[in-house]
Amino acid sequence: MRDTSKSLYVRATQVIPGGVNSPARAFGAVGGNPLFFDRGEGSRITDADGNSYIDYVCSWGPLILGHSNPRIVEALKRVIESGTSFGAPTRVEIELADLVCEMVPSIEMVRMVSSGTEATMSAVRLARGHTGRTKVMKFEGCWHGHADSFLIQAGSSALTTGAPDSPGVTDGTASDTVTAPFNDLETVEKVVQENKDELAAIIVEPIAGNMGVIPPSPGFLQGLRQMTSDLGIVLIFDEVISGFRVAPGGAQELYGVTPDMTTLGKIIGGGLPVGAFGGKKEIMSDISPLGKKVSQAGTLSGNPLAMTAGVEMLRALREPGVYDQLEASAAKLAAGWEANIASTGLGYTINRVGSMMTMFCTQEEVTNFEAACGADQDAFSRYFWGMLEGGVYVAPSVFEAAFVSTVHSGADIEQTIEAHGKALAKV
Ligand code: KE4
Repeated sequence: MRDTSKSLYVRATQVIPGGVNSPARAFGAVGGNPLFFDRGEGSRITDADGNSYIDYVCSWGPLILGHSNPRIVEALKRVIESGTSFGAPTRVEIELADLVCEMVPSIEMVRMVSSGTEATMSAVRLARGHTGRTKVMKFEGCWHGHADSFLIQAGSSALTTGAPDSPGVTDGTASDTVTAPFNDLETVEKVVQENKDELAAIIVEPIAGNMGVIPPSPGFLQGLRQMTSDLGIVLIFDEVISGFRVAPGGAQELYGVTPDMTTLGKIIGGGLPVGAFGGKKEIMSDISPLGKKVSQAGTLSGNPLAMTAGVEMLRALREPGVYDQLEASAAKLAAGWEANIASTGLGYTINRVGSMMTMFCTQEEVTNFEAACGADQDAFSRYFWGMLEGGVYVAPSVFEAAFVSTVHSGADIEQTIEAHGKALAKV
C-alpha cells in the first residue's frame, strides 16, 4: 500500500519524538499532522500523497534560488565523488569565507559551523570570552536557535509549542540572559544601564523573522549601535534569516548599521547544513586556537559539500538583478494579498521586508512580540489549511515568514493570490 503523510507520520512517531526532527514542522499551531515531502523542484514541493504545492517555507529560508537549483546540484555532483568530509581544511572553505567577507564587509574573519544555533551560540561565547563579561541581551520573540542562553522568551517553535522559556534551562543560565521588547529603545536603555558592567553582548535579529516578520522601527538599530559602542558591548546581528535574503550584504547593508559580529546560516549553505559567525578581526582573534582560545569546534564545520553549495549560492546572488527580481515578485504578492484583505474587510496586517513577509490575523500594527501574540491564531490556522487547499504551502505557524524565491513565477504569484483570497473567505 502506498505511503501517505499520515502513514509515514504514524511510523515516524514510533521512533522520532513527535514524528519530527524539529518542532517547527509539527503543525502544533495549525492542528493535524505534518506533511511528509518527497521532492522539491523550483518553486514547488510534492508530498507523500502526491500533492504538489507552491512552497513559501523554502526550508525556512535557505532556498532563495528554489528547490534543486540546477547550478547547485551540478556543483555537488562534481565534488561528491571526491569525498564528503575530511575533518581537515579544504580549499573550498576559503572560497566561501572570501565570498562572505566580500559581500558582508563588516565580517573581516569568519568561522564556519553546521547550523545557525552553533553560529549564535559560538558568537555569544566569543563575545563573553573577549570582553570578560557574563550577560547577554536578547529580544522578546526573537529566536537564535536552541542554545540554552537563547531559550528565554524565545520565538519560532518555542512560541508555537508554548514553551518560550524552555524546561531544562537552569536558573543560572537564565540569569545571564536579559531581555527587552523589540523596537523599544527606551526599555533597552534602562535594562542596559542596569547591567552595563556585565553585558558582553546584545544579539538581535535586525529584521525579526521568528515572531512573524517585524522590521526594525526607524532608529532602533542605530540606537543599539550607539549604546553598544559607548559601553564596549559586542553588537551581534543574527542574520541567519536576513543574511543574503534582503540584500547581498543583509540587513546591515539595507539599514546601514554595522555590527561587531554577524551570525549566518540557511542561505550560505544552499540547502545543506551550515552556519557561520564572523566579524571584527580583533574579536575573531580570540577564538580557539588563537588569542584567548575561546573554545569552539565541529566535526563537519566547513564540510566541502555544504561549502560547495554555499559558494554556488553566493556567486548566483552576486549576479546583477537578483534582488530587483525578488523585490518585484514579493511586492506583487503582497499587493495581491493586501487587495484580498481589503475586499474581505478583515483589516489584517502584512509586514514585509524584501522577499520575507508575514500576514498577521490582526488589525493592529505589529511592531513587537506582544502585538504578534495578539493575532488571532485560530483564524491563522483556518487560513493555513485554506491555502493548502489552494495548492500553496506557507509556514504552519504565524510566528514565521513566507519567503519568495527567484523561481516563483508570475503564474505562481497569481495562483497564490487567488488561493489567498479563497482562504481568507473561509477564515
Ligand atoms: P538553525 O540551528 O535552525 O540552523 O538556526 C537557528 C536560527 C538562528 N537564528 C535565526 C534568526 C533563525 O531563524 C534560526 C532558525 N530558524 C528557524 C525558523 N524560523 C528554523 C526552523 C526550525 O527550527 O526547524
